[in-house]
Amino acid sequence: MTDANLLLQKDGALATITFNNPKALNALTVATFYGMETLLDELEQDADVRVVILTGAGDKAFIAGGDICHLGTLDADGAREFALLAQRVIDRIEAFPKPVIAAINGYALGGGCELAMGCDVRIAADSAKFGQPEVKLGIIPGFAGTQRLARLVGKGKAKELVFTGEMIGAEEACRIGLVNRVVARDRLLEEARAMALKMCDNSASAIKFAKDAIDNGLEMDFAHGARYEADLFALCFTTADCKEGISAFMEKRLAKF
Ligand code: DAK
Repeated sequence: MTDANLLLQKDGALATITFNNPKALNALTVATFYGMETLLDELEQDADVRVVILTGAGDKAFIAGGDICHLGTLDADGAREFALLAQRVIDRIEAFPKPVIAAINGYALGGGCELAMGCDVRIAADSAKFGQPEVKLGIIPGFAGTQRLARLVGKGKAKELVFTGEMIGAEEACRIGLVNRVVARDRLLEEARAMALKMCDNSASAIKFAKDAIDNGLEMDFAHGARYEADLFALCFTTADCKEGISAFMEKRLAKF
């Protein structure tokens, strides 16, 4: 199932997915999540694509949350089903074997903030705003936001954001570690692409293993995480990229990955 509200643009090694329903501030529907799964399947298979950028259409929003219009129709079973679908897709983004950069062009609220937190790197426009306003609707974050937010910014700050439901600006989001960097709105995509291209210069297999080590190792205790890292480090030595990278250094030339 695809969704008309998702746009895919490929430009060499970079693929950009745009959430494109600006009239509803790019709110996420069931169809959007299924559409994302279809696009991620395609981009995972496409060997030319090395980095994925996610952004929102229009000037106001990255994603202003899950589609609130659907909320009123839900019973508890439907709510759990939707939350599990959203979690599955955001987990897929997090475990995607290529880097995923969120270029946050405006509101990243509720499910929008949760989706951004599943990305590897978050670059925010200076006009972006972040928040988990679910308690204002009588619900809690359901797309694993309570888990990712606390891991990213710490338990106390996560509780403050979730319990007050208040928005914070991009600079504060950066200060607390919710976003990596803040840039001028009109330079957002340029900066995201520039970072993506730096990643493209490096070994895709090494980045895939590094992502795996950081994400999965962080869920283990230190000793097991370090052991897991050693296993992935060993796997690097089975790759052509490792041979090329080391040969290039010895031959005083740039590696071609
Ligand atoms: N869902 C649906 N429509 C939304 C929306 C959303 N999350 N956010 C904004 N819109 C729509 C508005 O209703 C409005 O539509 P029209 O009235 O023009 O038809 C249009 O986008 C423009 O919004 P505003 O007129 O409100 O624009 P403002 O600049 O005045 O305000 C705002 C911007 C971001 C402060 C405001 O729109 C706002 O507070 N939005 C809601 C933020 C929020 O609470 N997000 C959701 C958190 S809860 C599920 C479905 C959904 C969810 C979970 C499960 N199932 C189906 C199971 C939701 C989870 C969440 O994310």
